[in-house]
Amino acid sequence: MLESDSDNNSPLDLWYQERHNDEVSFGLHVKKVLHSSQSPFQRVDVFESTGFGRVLTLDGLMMCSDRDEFVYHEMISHVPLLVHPNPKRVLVIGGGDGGTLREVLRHDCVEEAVLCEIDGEVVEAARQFFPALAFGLNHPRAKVHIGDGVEFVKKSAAGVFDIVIVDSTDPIGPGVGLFSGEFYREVKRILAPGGIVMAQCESPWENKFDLAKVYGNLKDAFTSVYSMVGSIPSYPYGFWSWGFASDNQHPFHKIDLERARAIEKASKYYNVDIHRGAFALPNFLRQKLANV
Ligand code: AAT
Repeated sequence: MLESDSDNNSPLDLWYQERHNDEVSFGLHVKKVLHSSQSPFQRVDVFESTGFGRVLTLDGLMMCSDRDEFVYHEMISHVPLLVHPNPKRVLVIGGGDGGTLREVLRHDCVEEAVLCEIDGEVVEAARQFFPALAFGLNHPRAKVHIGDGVEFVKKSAAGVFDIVIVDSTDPIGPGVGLFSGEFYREVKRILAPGGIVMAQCESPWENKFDLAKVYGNLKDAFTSVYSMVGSIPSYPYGFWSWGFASDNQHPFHKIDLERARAIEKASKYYNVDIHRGAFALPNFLRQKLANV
């Protein structure tokens, strides 16, 4: 949402506000609106903010900003890739900005990273306005497919991916299906033995989303499910969670330290201590997930 806080509509007074619910919001001062369009799926906006650099929003909700995108993209990628002993084929669902692909493809062992994004306009906006993210989309080992992730997973052969990363929007609009138990069971089917799914799971502070239900859906499909947390200032409440699920992998007992040291050297957020610590949960979150 873009709104002016003065009567003269001076661009200097333009603010973006994400209303998380009827009570809480996050705001950024807008320097310049760069792009606004309505795709078949959602409204796509790109603007230059004074505090967080370039920002991509979908239906008014923050997807990534120049300043802090690295936290989300490094954690959703490096944690599963450094736990799996030899990840060769990776599927990213959503993530049309390219940031997750960029991080996945820093791992030389990955032979192919497939991206399935529902909205071609997100990919185009990334190519035009976010070259540092789109780097991943243009990588020679990346394959970009435009389509619904739910359908893509249903049509994929069994056991073909080592890692599936669900880099999805919030569980509204086209993203709803990516949080269901049926979808997670299909994801499990396309994973090879030892495979891992890492899924974007919203802010533990937001009561609007039933976190226990989403983690419960993961738990119906996989024997071991862990919640990982991290700090992302531009996302609701600045505190985010992801679900790490598999049938036989612990999220940090067997990190491939040789590969991890190389990755952490060139990372802005990820390091081995952060990897281990990200699974230490505050009590209010433990309580939310106590019956999962
Ligand atoms: N990399 C961080 C950015 C995102 S955007 C998530 C992407 O998921 C969007 O581009 C959206 O178009 C895509 N998407 C939504 N539903 C589907 C679907 N069914 N199949 C494929 N792609 C889909 C993540 C933001 C995290 C949450 C921020 N609050």
